Amino acid sequence: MTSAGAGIPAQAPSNTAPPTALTIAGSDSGGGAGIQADLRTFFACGVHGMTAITAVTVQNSLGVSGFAELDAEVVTAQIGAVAGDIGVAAAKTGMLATAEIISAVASACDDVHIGRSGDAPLVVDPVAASMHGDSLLREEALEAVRSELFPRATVVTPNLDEVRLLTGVQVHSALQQRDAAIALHELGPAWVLVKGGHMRGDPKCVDLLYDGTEFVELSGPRFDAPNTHGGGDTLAAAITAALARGMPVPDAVAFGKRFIERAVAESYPLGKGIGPVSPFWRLAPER
Ligand code: PXL
Repeated sequence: MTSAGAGIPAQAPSNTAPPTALTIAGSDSGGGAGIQADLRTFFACGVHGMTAITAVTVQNSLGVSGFAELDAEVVTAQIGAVAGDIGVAAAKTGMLATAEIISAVASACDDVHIGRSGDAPLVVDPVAASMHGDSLLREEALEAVRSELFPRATVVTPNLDEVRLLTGVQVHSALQQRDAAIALHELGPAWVLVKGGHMRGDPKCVDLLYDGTEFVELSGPRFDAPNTHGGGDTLAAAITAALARGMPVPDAVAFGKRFIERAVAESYPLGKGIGPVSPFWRLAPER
């Protein structure tokens, strides 16, 4: 194998389809989070990415200044179109914006066998707000996340703000992180990943994985990085890509954790606000 320009090793042509993954999420015009983060992560993980767009945000590094959601039927139709022809090995949800879209996504996933009771695993990242605190989910939609989305999820990946909104549990300690995992698991997902990134006092970043039986602590370094836009999306997308490649959930989550650590370590400044995490390291491994 010879090396092509820009330090990227040339790949022998294979003409074989890579595994496929679907993201059901919102567009970030700034390119750091949402659909854009998911697609570039899928690409970096060697997975063919497909999209069901739920909403279009008007956004840059300084924040979200507005969004328009799509009709729920358009979201359903996108899921049906790709599942019916191309096939979905794994899927994830991000920004879903409204209760109506959540209900439509839940039924569409059932129809095409995505989720706990189907053939393709479903990662639910219960996106509620941007890093700047801009709301990305109407408040009345939280109940639909709990009752319609979580029972269908293979893995849910809330941060601590989302944990508080969904369960009322405030997490400041490892013990409370376990209480939160139990409360979330009671809502029906097969696995819960309670991310510890927002527990700022902790010198480590410990994420807790729970399947209703066993707690697994995934400990990693805490980076003091100013540019972490799209971090949650990138982690959930890397887990989804690993599931699409056939990894069992604990291995896929461990892969996602390693992926996001490198992506945070190589995050870059952009605009006048918060820059994005970067999945590019995986495309140029010799760096
Ligand atoms: O990172 C959460 C997120 C997800 N989806 C969209 C976003 C954001 C954060 O800003 O804009 C579209």
